[in-house]
Amino acid sequence: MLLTLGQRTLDLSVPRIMGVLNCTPDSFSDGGRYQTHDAALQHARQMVDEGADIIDVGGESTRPGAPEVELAEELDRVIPVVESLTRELDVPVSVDTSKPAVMVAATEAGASMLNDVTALQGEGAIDTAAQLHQEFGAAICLMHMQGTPRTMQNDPQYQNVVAEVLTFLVDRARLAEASGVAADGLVIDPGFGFGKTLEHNLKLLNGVSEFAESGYAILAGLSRKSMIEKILGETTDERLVGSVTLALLAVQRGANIVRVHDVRATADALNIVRAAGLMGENAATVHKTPK
Ligand code: HH2
Repeated sequence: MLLTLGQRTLDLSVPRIMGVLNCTPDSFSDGGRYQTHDAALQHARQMVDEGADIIDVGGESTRPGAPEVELAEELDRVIPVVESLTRELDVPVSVDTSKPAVMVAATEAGASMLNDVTALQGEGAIDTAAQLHQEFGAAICLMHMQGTPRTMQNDPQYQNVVAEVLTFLVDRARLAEASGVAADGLVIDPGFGFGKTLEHNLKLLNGVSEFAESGYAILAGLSRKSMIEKILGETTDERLVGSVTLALLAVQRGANIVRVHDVRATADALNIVRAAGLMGENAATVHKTPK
């Protein structure tokens, strides 16, 4: 399976790593660390050296209870970083946003993937994304969330979480295709932690193989999420082992891209699984893990 992002193509027969670059003061695990331009660039370079295949730049936290960020503020946080990264790095840059105006500015600045945690349900979002796909070849990640970041963890309810989330995502993907987006530019994501209890998240993790059967590329974002703390009782800084374990389990169940904060640890773990032949015969390409 291939994913087309602008001029680039990613071969998804090997699992790919999306490195998280939060240019925010308040992201749940790394808020404030990469707010200056230099700190952001340096961290992105490091993640690429460690094996990141995509860098995902975000200017608005979506943690439970997070306040909304004004458009001008989000543009200020994200666009200069996207410009520098696309000039400097040899990997595609994604923008984590739900705002059509940020999608446009980021794509014009060189981003080649639009990662929307609201699956393009906002006003004008699907038309804007489809237009950017046609003009620049921008890939699109559609993520499931029940509710909004402000309210999503209050009392999430599902009859059958895997079936409902999958149906929603396939419907959104078909709508995107009907708007002119090619299937090889689409990625779907169950949205771990977005309006889900621990039980919902674990059912979704076990159900990743059902998502993979949809034929769309699958992204899984489990890194440092509170489900780890709910199982292990650890604090945010101690979620590395849990994050890497969850990434591996998602990949073994068919996730094509894992969105992670700890790139080297994830790449090392994926390489071990690959070397052991436990990822399938197609997963033979070596990830970079320079020491
Ligand atoms: N998770 C977060 C943000 N964006 N995008 C996708 N596609 N999938 C995810 O699981 C996902 C996402 C939350 O993580 P993070 O960016 O580290 O935190 P914050 O939203 O607080 O900035």
